[in-house]
Amino acid sequence: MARERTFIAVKPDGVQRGLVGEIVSRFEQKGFKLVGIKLMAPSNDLARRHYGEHEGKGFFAGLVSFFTSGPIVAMCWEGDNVIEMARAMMGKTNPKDAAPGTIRGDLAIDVGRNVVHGSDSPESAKRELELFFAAGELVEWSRGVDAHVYEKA
Ligand code: IDP
Ligand code: MG
Repeated sequence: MARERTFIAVKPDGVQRGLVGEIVSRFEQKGFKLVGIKLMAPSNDLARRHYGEHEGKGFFAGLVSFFTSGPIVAMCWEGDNVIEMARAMMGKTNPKDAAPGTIRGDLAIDVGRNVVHGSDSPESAKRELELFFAAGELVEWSRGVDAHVYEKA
């Protein structure tokens, strides 16, 4: 049975700070299934398309230059309600408003260095996954533990 998928990225600050394992671990421990992951250096064009909704805003140029400043870890996570739950796990955009216990609440201070990206809707998830992954890069696999994660595995 197909479950929901979302696009999550450890941003360049998270990679530089050695937080990849910590961030991956939070989604693993929650029970979500990893179906795609790669270290990559986003091009300027990819960054501008990814953040296209923010074009024209004062922080856009800085955001694009930051997002292309070093490698990111692009991921696809799968699970029931993963889009909404991953956003909750990440916390508010500005770490000063992000609750302790969330990724940004625990690991970041500055809105321009908030360590993680996550799709905000089913439409964004589809668009972003297509932007960052070729179809063959997402792996279909069955997980024995699903019977312990879901009532209806
Ligand atoms: P989100 O990452 O929580 O979805 P968005 O509003 O989509 O937040 O903004 C995209 C990214 O742009 C944020 O994660 C943050 O890094 C950056 N950003 C958003 N607002 C500001 C701002 O006011 N100043 C600097 N950077 C910002
Ligand atoms: Mg966003």
